[in-house]
Amino acid sequence: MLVQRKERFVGAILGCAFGDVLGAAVEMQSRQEILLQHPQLVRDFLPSQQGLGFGCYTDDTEMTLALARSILRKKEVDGADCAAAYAETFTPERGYGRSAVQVLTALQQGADWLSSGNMLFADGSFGNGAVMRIAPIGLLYGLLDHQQLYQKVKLAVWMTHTHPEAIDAALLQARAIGLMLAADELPDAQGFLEKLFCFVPESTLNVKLQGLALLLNRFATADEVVAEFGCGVRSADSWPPALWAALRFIDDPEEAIVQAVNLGGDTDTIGAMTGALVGALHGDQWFPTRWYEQLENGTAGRDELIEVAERLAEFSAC
Ligand code: AR6
Ligand code: MG
Repeated sequence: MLVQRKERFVGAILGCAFGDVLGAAVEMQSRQEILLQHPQLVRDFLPSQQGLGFGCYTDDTEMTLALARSILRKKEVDGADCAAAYAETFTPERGYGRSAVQVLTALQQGADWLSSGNMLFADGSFGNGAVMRIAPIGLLYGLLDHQQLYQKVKLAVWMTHTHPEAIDAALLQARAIGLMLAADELPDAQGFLEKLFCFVPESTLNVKLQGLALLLNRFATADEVVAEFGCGVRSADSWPPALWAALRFIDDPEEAIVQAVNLGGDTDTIGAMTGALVGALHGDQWFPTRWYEQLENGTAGRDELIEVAERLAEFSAC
């Protein structure tokens, strides 16, 4: 596989956006509901449920873009600046989680980013809003050692997500993106999972990864994946299915994103997470023309996503 580094950065960021948009139109529908209406699976962008324009992305891509912008302007991961970037970029119509809306509004009004992450839930949010946006950290820092990567992830998510499950999922997704970016051939699923187990041996998510290894080993169906994990908004329920889709359809990035979205549940976020993973591996040559052309391209649209991804790649080479 000879995919250049810059193309992989673009692949990961646009992959996230493609999965996000494809999934947003069926967000929170069950797999059965989706299949009833779309027996051939959802493969094309559909009109938005949230009243957004056709091809518009949601909070997953918006926060990914905000994180990337912050890193580029500070030349490092600066927690206070990440919080400021999320608050500046926050567009409530883009379908943010309940606690996220409260936190981002408070940050806009000057709340302290070190304590904002516990506003709604005393134990912090275990929602997937941390892992969904972590691609820039994975691309830049995914192969650092555990402690160093943990610190970067924590700085990028602490203002909204302090729950260990949310942080662990973001840490593992960042590592997984780093591994995809570095791979020079299609990774073997079991070997890939083994590297993640070793990376965070104490994580509560390891039980989920073990379940995932068994499912992949016996080529389980999408229905079995839904039965095992649920695919809801919780990090532990949605990140393993996203990784399943990426590893199960590792040679076909478009199909991986389609399969991720059609699991049902938190479809946009599962799609976004799968898209970032397969994009970091396959680069930008696989983009379906229809998705590429229909992705929103006004302010902060497709062209800016590509530009930011390319600047991240340049920054990573410094
Ligand atoms: N206790 C109970 N419920 C919780 C807890 C907790 N500790 N943590 C989270 N929830 P939030 P996010 C539930 O608001 O993680 C968008 O649609 C609770 O129902 O922190 O940024 C994106 O596309 C809460 O409202 O937001 C993603 O799908 C919900 O989890 C998702 O939202 C989400 O947590 C990202 O959400
Ligand atoms: Mg979502």
